[in-house]
Amino acid sequence: MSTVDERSTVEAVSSDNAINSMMEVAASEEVTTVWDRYKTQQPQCKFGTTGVCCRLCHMGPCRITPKASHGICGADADTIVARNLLREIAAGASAHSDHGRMLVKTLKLVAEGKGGSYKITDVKRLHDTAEFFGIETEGRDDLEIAGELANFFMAQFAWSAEPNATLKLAPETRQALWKKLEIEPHGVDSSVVELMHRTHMGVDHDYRHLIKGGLKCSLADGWVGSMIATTVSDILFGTPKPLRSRVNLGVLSEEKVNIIVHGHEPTLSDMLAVASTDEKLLAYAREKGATGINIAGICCTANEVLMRHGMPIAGNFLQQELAILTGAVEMMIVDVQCVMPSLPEVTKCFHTKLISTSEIAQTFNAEQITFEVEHGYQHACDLITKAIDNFAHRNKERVRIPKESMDLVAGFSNETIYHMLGGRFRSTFRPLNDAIIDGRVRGVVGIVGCNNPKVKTDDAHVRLTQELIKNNVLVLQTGCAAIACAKAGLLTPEAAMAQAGDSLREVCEAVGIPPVLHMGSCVDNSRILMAATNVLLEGGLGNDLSDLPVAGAAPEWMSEKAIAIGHYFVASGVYVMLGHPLYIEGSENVHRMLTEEMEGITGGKFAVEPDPIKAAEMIIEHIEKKRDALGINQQRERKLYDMKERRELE
Ligand code: NFS
Ligand code: SF4
Repeated sequence: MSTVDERSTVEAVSSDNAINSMMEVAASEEVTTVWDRYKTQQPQCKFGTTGVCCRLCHMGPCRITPKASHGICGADADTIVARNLLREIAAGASAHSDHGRMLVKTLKLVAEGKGGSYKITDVKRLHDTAEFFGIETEGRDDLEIAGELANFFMAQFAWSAEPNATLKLAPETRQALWKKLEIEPHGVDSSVVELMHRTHMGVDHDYRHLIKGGLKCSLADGWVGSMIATTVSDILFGTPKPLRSRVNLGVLSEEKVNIIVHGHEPTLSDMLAVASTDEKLLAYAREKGATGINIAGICCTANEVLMRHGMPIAGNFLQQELAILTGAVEMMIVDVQCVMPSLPEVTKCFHTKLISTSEIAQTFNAEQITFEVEHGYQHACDLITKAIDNFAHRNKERVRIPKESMDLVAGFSNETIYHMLGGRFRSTFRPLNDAIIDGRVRGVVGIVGCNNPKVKTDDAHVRLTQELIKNNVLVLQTGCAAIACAKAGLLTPEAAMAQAGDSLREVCEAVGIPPVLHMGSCVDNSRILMAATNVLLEGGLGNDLSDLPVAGAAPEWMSEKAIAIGHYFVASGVYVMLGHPLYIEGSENVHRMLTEEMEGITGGKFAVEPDPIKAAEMIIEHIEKKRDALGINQQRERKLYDMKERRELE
């Protein structure tokens, strides 16, 4: 543990002052945070960061060095690096997809009448989805349709002779390419198992073949598991619509009972959001001296309850420890993913109760209350009651809530964007396509992913976003990236409009969308895939996703999920900018394949650039290259030339 003195000299770890000020509180409380532990891990192992450490069998572990070019079994750097990468993709795809499966289970229980207080909230989304997949809806009961859809989705996890049905949501040209490349997944679970098998000692050794296998599994993540997670969440909890809320640690209240929901699955948190308005519970809170119940989120759970209930967000990934350090949190409820095992160390210094709720995730020194769908509402009420009871234990003298909080607008599903662009008469993406074609909007970029203490927190997200909108690029966001930009005010339409380039601003004003659109949690990157698909299908911008002037970026990523996401975007033909490299630098061949050759295979590729301004330049260069190839830049130049000619004639 570093001393207070050491820490008081550290430079700002974030561009967000709420974080920096809480770092001082951490120092004075002598609580270790992720940034302290990051320091004690320096220097980080080169074999690990370059991907050349293999421990896939017990002849090893082996590592590639100038002296040892091969592992004991004979695997070279290319094989080792590629195998390690594939296992990361498998883990990332598993996380998103298991989350998706949890939702399908809930849908199934609802259909069987065993779903407790859960219900079908968006009937239209249920019907549209069922119809798309050929499930009969005419004259049928909603629950019957839901039951068949749940079974249909559940079947997408196991192996089947047919490629996954949800791939049909992609443009036909893409589907054909995946077929040609033999990277169509035939089931989510089977794709993950296949990667584990292929990377077992002594199986698949050709790095090119391995990487293609990785793309296949990543498609099972993006176009299957995540797509199902988003769709079923919309059906159960409602398809998001634009709404206002607030973000950052300043949303925590001095007077109310603060409950933080942290993790990923929206099931329990959605019920908590509902229960927090229960009159009986509110009365109980008042009885205990609080003025109300404040549910705020951290990480992607935050995005889920924000998008559907307008619940405030306390912060993103690297703020989870800091939220507890405010001394104002009665309870933190966690489920799966991105939950730091350090949390009990922090909660034990305060009155905060840490509750772990997932059957598959337990934290030592946290109270385990395993959540069951059937009793969702009761669970939520019990948890809130417990939190209210804990309010009395808050030590007012130790409460230090940073003042920072910011307005935001979120809730941009494709369904909503369609509606907003199309106005009252016909839902359509046409106005956006026209704006891209005539150059007022240069392109569209999805900025997604985590925070990472390797990077000045939030800074790369914010600066990359600012630079892109300044250059008339529309930005779509999810996850911790969206929270970072929200904290910086970029999700308030007014502030973003002021920072956007002239032509982007005009378009946004005309159609009534802000220049930075918050599309949800990390599984909702599936919404970004569908937004790109919708733009392509609207017409005038080529025949395939890889023709579009679009890109993806994860400037501060850290998790295996982000790796899976990056790969499914690349497999979908998208240029993906990372803020720091994958663990592949130990193999020139793997590096070259992912950052150069891939463009000739899927039409997408990875690029790496830590400086957000340079990254923006590279992204814009890519967008302009695509625009040139589409011929839409010439069109514009010719028009300008014509005007000049006309003037000369006059
Ligand atoms: Ni996605 Fe990263 Fe976690 Fe969400 Fe945040 S850290 S990969 S954005 S909360 S999953
Ligand atoms: Fe070493 Fe090969 Fe075993 Fe890896 S699989 S640990 S390289 S012997």
